[in-house]
Amino acid sequence: AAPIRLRDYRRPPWSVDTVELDVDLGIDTAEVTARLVLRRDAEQSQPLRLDGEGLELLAISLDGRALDANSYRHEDSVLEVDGAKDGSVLETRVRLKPAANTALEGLYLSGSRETGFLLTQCEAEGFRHITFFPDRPDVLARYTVTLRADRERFPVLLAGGNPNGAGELEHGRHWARFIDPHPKPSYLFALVAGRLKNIRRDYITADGRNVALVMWSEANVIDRCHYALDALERCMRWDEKAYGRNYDLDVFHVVATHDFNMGAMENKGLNIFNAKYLLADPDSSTDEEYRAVEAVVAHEYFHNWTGNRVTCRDWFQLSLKEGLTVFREQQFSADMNSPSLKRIEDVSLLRRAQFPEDAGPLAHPVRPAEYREINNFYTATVYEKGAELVRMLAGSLGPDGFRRGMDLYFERHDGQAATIEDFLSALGDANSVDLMPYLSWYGQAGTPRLHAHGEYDAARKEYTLTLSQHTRATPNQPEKTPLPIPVKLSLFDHSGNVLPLHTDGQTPETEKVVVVSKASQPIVFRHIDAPPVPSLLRGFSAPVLLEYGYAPAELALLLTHDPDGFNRWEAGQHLAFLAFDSLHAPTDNDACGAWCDALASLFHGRAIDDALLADLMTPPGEIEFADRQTEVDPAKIHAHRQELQRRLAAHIGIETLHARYHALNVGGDLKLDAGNQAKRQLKRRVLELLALVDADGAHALAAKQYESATGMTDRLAALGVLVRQRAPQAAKALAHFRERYADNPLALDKWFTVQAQVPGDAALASIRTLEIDPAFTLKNPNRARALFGTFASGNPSGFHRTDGEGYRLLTDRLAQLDALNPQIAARLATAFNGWQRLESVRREAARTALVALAQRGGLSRNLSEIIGNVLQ
Ligand code: HT7
Ligand code: ZN
Repeated sequence: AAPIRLRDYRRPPWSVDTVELDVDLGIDTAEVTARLVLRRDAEQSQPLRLDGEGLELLAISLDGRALDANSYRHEDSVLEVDGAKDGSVLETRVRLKPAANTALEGLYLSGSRETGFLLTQCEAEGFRHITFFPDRPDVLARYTVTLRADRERFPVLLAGGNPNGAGELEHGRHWARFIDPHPKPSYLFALVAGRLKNIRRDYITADGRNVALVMWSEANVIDRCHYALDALERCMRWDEKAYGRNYDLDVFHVVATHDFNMGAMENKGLNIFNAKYLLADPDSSTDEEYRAVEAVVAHEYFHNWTGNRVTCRDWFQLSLKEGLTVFREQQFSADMNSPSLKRIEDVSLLRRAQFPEDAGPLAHPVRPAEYREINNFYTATVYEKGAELVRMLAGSLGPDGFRRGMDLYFERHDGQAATIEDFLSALGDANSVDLMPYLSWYGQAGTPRLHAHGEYDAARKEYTLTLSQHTRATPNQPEKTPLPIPVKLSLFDHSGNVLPLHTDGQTPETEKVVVVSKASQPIVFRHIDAPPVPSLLRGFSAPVLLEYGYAPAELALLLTHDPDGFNRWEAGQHLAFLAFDSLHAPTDNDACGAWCDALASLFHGRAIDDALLADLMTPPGEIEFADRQTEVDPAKIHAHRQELQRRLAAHIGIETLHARYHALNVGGDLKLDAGNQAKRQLKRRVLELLALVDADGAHALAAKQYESATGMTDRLAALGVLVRQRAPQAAKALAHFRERYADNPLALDKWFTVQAQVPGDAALASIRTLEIDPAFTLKNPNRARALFGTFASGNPSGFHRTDGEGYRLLTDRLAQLDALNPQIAARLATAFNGWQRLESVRREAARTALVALAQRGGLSRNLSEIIGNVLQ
C-alpha cells in the first residue's frame, strides 16, 4: 500500500456529532450497535466512507430505514454508504470476537477465559476494530455508551465519561451507561468489563469539583495499587499549580492489565495501564519501578489536557501530545525527586534509544512526513526528542513566558484537534516572539553535531568560542539546514571557579544561552585572564552531539567542580569516552587515569549525594559506545567497558569498596525515601565494581544480600551480579526466585530479563532454555519483551554473535510473533537498527537473516515496514 503523507492532509469530509454505542459483551463474541449523527463538510462532496476492520456486519440502516445490499459497499476495511446527508443517522450492528483477538488492539480479553476481563485499546486505529467510524483524530464526537453483560461473569462495567445509570436485565444480565460531555476523538474511547476490585479516594479539584479517583485491578493485586493512587493525587495537584489545569469529569477510573502492548493509555476518564506501570510493592518492585509508576501515572493524567482536551489533527502531529506530555512529566518528576538525577535519567534514555534511532535506517523527523503503519511511529524520536524540543521552547521563553504560552494554547485550542504550528504560534503570540524557526527541528531528522572550538588571545584577554553545526544525511533527507540550537554555557578557570561572562554591552552573568542558528557562529568573551575551560550545553540545553576537543584534565576539573550535578555527570561521561578510547590507543594524556582519579576522589570525599555518585561512577552504556564507532564489534565494546570499570575498581581498591559496601548495607530495605534509595543505588554500584576485582568476595556478598534482602531492589541487584557474572551461587538464587514469584508475572518477568542479560556467547543457550520454560509465552507482550526485547536490544554482546545465531533466533520468533501481535513484532524488530555499522562478519549474518525474514512473505504491515526500512 502507498504511504500516507502529511502533505495530503484534508479536513474530514464527514464527521460525527454524537455517538450512541450499545455493547453486548461476551468472551467469545460481542455485538456493537452504533448510532452516529453525521455532519457533512459543505465544501466536500465525497460519499460517506467509514473505517472498519475485522467486523462482521449484522445490520445497517440510514435515517431509520434498513439499507439493501446495493446501497452500501463493504470492502477492504472501508464501508461506503450511499444517500447520507448532513444530519443523517447511520446505525450499524457488528459482531466481534474478543477472545480470538491476540493483537490486543480493539476489544480483547486479558487473562483467561474463566477469570479474565474484557478491555479495549483504540489508539491509534483500534476503534475501527470495534465499529464502523471515521477513525481519525480530527473527528471529535460526544459519546453515550451503554454496556450490557452477564452480571455474574462481568459484575463491573466501565466506560469513559460520567456514570449515567445502571440496572438489571432479564436472565441474570445487567447494564450500565456512561455519558462523556467532552467531545473526543475515537482513539480515546474505552470500555472495561469483568471481575475487578477497586480502591478509591475522593478528590476536590482546585476549581471545586468532587472527583472519585478509582483504581481497578484483579482482586489478588489490588493492594499493590496504593502507591499509584498516591502518585495520581500528587500529579493532579501539581497540574493545578504548575499549569492551572483541573480535572473535568466526576470520576477518574484507572485499570491495570497484564496484557498490554504499551505502557499505558490515556482514554478519557478511563485510563488503562500495563500492570508494570501501576502496581508497586516493595517485595516485587524496584526503586526504579516505583519512579516509573509515578512517571507513567503522571504522563497519562497530564494527557487529559495535552492530548485529550487539545488533541492532534492527524497522526503526524503525534509529538504535539506525546513530546509535550513527556516534557510535563519530566518537570513533575524533577519536582517530586531530584532534578539532576531526573535529567541524567532522561538524557541517558535519549542517548540510548533516540540517538541510535536518529543515526540509522529508521531515522525520521519528530513530525514524520509519511508512514505506512502509524503504530510504528510511537518512537523515542516522537516522544523523547519531541520532549527535548518542547524543553528548548520552554527554555527560550523562561518559566513565566512558557506558562503564558501554554495558557494561550489551551484557551485557543480547547476542544480542538491542533497542529504543531498551532502550538508554536500560541507560545510565540503569548510572548510576542516568533518561534517558527523551531519548526525546522520538527521536520528534520538526524542528531545535529555541534562543533565547538575555543581560541584564547592573551594580549587582548579575549576568548573566542566558535560554534558550528552540521547534521548528517538521513534516509530520504540528504540535505539539512541549520537549526536554532540554544547552547547554555559557562566558563571556568583552572582552579574550578566559574567566571563572569563579559560579552558585548551586557552585564556579566556566570551562565549564558547562545542560540546558534547559522552554520557557524563566533562569540567573544572579554576580560578573561587565562585560557578558560568551557562548560557547554549545560543541562543538555539542546539534543545535539557535542564535539569539543577537551583535554582529560579539563573534564576532570568539570567533573569535580561543576556545581550542577547534571553537568558533572556530563563531564564524567565525556571523560569516560576518552578513557575508553585510550584503552586501545594509549596516549600521553592519561584519560583513564584522569577518570579514575576524579571518581576516586569524589568517592573518598563523601561530599556528594550517593545516588549522584553512583551515576557518576557508571560509564556510558555499550549502545552509546557503539554509537561512536563505524565498525561495531559489540563483544569488544563489552570487554573494554568492563576493563574501564575494572580499572576504576582497582584504583579505588578492594578494601575501600568492601568498607563502603558494608557502610551502605545497613537495612532500610523497605524505606522509599530518597536517602535510602540512594544508598541502595550506590551499594549496587559498589557491588558491581567489586565483582570485577574480587569476584569470590563479591559473589559471597551478593549471595548473602540475595538471601537477606527484604525488598526487590536489593534482591534483584544481587541476583543480577550473580547471574551476569555466572557465579556459582547463581543457580540456587534463580531457582529460589522462580519459585517465590511463580504467581507474580511482573516479578517473574525480571527472572527472564536478568537471564537474558548474560553477556557474550552464553546468552543464546540461556534464551533457548528460557523459551521452553512453561511460564514463557509469546502471547504476553511483557513476557516477550522481558526475554527477546532484553536479549536483542539490551544485550549487544549476547545478541550480536559472529555465527549469526542470535539473528536467526530473533527473526524466527518475529515471524511467529507477527502472526499473533504485529505491533510487538515490529517493535522487537527495531533491534536490527544499526546493523549496517556492524563489523563485516556480523553485518553479513544480520543481512542474511533479515533478507530471509523479508522473503517469508505474509508479514504484517507493521513488521514489513520496519524490516523494509531497516534493509534499505
Ligand atoms: N498514548 C498512548 C499510546 C498507546 C498506544 C499506541 C499504539 C498501540 C498501543 C498503545 N497503547 C498506548 C500511550 C502514551 O503515550 O501515553
Ligand atoms: Zn503519552
